[in-house]
Parts: sequence; C-alpha cells; structure tokens
Amino acid sequence: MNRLLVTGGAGFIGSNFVHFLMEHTDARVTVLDKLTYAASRESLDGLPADRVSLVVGDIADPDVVDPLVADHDVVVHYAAESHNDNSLTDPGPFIRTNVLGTFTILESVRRHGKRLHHISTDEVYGDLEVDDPERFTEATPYNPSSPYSASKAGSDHLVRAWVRSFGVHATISNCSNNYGPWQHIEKFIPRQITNVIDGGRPKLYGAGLNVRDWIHADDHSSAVWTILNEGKSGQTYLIGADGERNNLEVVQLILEAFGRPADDFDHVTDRAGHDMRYAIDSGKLRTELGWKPQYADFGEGLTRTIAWYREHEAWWRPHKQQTELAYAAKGQ
Ligand code: NAD
Ligand code: TDX
Repeated sequence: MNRLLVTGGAGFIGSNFVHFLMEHTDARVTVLDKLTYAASRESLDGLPADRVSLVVGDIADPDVVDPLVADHDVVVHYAAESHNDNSLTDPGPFIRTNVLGTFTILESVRRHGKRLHHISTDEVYGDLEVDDPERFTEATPYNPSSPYSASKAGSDHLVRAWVRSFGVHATISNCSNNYGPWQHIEKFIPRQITNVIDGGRPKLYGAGLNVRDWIHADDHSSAVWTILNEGKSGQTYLIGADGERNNLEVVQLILEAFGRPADDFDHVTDRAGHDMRYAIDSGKLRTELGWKPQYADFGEGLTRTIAWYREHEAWWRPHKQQTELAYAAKGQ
C-alpha cells in the first residue's frame, strides 16, 4: 500500500486526505486531478516533493488513467463533480465525470489487478424525514434525488458490479457532509462564513430546517485510511460522526462566532428537490474496523474552520464575487 493514486486530490476532501497521509503514514502519492474550478493547487503546497506529485488529467481519459493505475498499488477515487446546485443547472459534467470517469477507472483496475477504494456519499440513499428515528445503514435502499446523487449512485453500482462480475478488489465508503479547510466557497458552511467575513448575511435555502450530518474532513480521512487497511473487499462502509444539525442552527453558530445577532440572515429561494435530512449510522465501521472520529464536538471543529477561512482570505477571495453573482442570478 505504499504507492497510492489519489484521484481528485486537489479538491476539498482529497487534498485533506493527502495531508493526512503525509502526517500519519509513509505512503507516496500521485494526485490525478483535472483541476476544474473546484480544485486548488495551493491545497497541496508545502507537501514533501519526494512523496507527492500531481498529474493534471481527466479520469474519463483511459490514456491518462491506465499507465497511472498500472504504476500504483491502490487507487483512492475522490474525483467527482460534487455540488448539487451545479448538477441542477448543468447535469452533463456529473454524468461524464462521476459515471464515465468511474467506469474508466474500474476498467483500468480490472486490467491491472489493482485495489480500488471508491469514495461516495450518503446522498445515494435519498433523504429522511426530520422526525424519523431511523438513520442510513449499509442496508438502506438506494433512492437518489438529484442529478449529482444519481450520478454517484450510478458510480457505486458500477463498482459493485465490477466486484461481483469481474472479481475486482474494491471497497466503497459513503460519507455524510464534510466541513473543514480547503472547501470551495460555493458550499454551505464556507459560503456563510465568507459572507459574514464580508459583512454580508448568510443565505438559508427555504426555511432552513433541512438537516445535515456534519463530519470534519480529517475524520473522513482517518476512516478511509482505516478501510484501506482493515476493510474487506467488496464491502461498503458508511462514515459519519453523529453531527446532525439543521442549517439554521449552523448559521446561528457562525453568526454567534462573529458576535452578530442570531437573526442576521436571509431566507432565499429553496433548492429544487431539496433533500430534507441525512443521518448516518456508522456502527459497522466502528464495530468491525474499530474506527472512531476525533472531532466529537462540531462547535469546536466549526470554530477552527472559521479561523481557517479568516486566515486564508487570499485563497478564497478571488472566487467570492463570481460565486455570489451566480447564486444571486438564481435568487439564492
Ligand atoms: P470537490 O469538488 O472539492 O473536489 C473534486 C475534485 O475532483 C477537484 O479537485 C476536481 O478538479 C476533480 N475533478 C473533477 N472532475 C475531474 C475529472 N474528470 N478528472 C479528474 N479530476 C476531476 O469535491 P469534494 O467535496 O472534495 O468531494 C470529493 C469526493 O467526496 C467526491 O467523490 C464526493 O462525491 C465525495 N463526498 C463529498 C462529500 C462532501 O461533503 N463534500 C461528502 C461525501 C462524499
Ligand atoms: O447557500 C446555501 N444555503 C443553504 O441553505 C447553500 C450553498 C446550501 N444550503 C443548504 C442546502 C443543504 O441543505 O445547506 C445544506 C448543505 O448544502 P451543500 O453544502 O450544498 O451540501 P449538500 O447538498 O448537502 O451536499 C454535500 O454533502 C454531500 C456535498 O456538496 C456533496 O458533495 C456530498 O455528497
């Protein structure tokens, strides 16, 4: 497991995973990333050059993927189009990258007999009612709502089929909503933090009562590392840290951190088909593989994330105006 090919390693969660590997393991990493609008080379700055290299390329291009897969022990597959709102505006790139890109990687790991870990999302299970006592488990039926989550569900099904039909050595993890450093400011938490830094108001879709199950990106990374080492081939593991909060609560925590009034936010146009609630039961991962999250306290993780965005204004500032103009055009 010494040489890892990490697709999407210049994005939010992938880059956090590469930092995790540098800090906690002796793995060597090649990042394969197309450097879309969501990527940032800076997220990989300062990492040891003898252990991390970046190849700029498309996971849907077999000529790029195949020689890289041949040359590594394991593929950890993060690359994706990841934003639900964008999938509602233009679903095409989601099908191409998330479905065709995963197919391309699967054919390559099959050809070369390599191990794959596929990164996916809890959104493949659809949503829950706010008052439903159930949480998602590995046995929950797939029921995706958006073009994004449908494309991720499609990619999961491909991985499962390649395991069963071709004996590909693969594992899958479905994680809940991540927060932490290097997350693009189009996403909920960094959008609101940077709005408040700018003296603006957070923007809540609809009533703001939708629930997300927040996990720090570092905890996602440690879970993936655990699965890479201890996970059983063909298995799916759900990753979550018991971090359920509704969006209004999160906005009010952010406002409180800046000393702003609790009602200093706007309600804006709701997302079409907006999933109500995600909630993960990560019992299998904890019981069978012995994983547990380090960030037990969401408030503390959020405080550190707010500090990070305050300290890294030069990183997000160039994207802020354009991101907000695109939202404003949709009444959001
Ligand atoms: P992100 O949008 O921040 O990063 C995605 C990365 O993939 C970017 O660096 C981008 O350049 C790259 N990429 C996109 N298309 C590519 C292509 N065709 N070829 C090569 N690289 C390409 O996304 P993220 O939030 O870091 O999500 C990473 C993975 O984790 C995704 O698979 C996503 O579905 C999954 N996930 C995300 C969350 C979350 O809360 N963000 C939760 C669960 C699972
Ligand atoms: O400005 C906003 N206001 C708002 O109320 C934005 C951008 C979002 N929201 C709401 C929508 C959701 O209920 O906040 C919640 C979180 O929104 P996103 O950050 O867009 O995340 P979500 O749609 O839940 O999906 C995320 O988690 C699962 C990731 O983007 C996915 O890649 C991952 O699979």
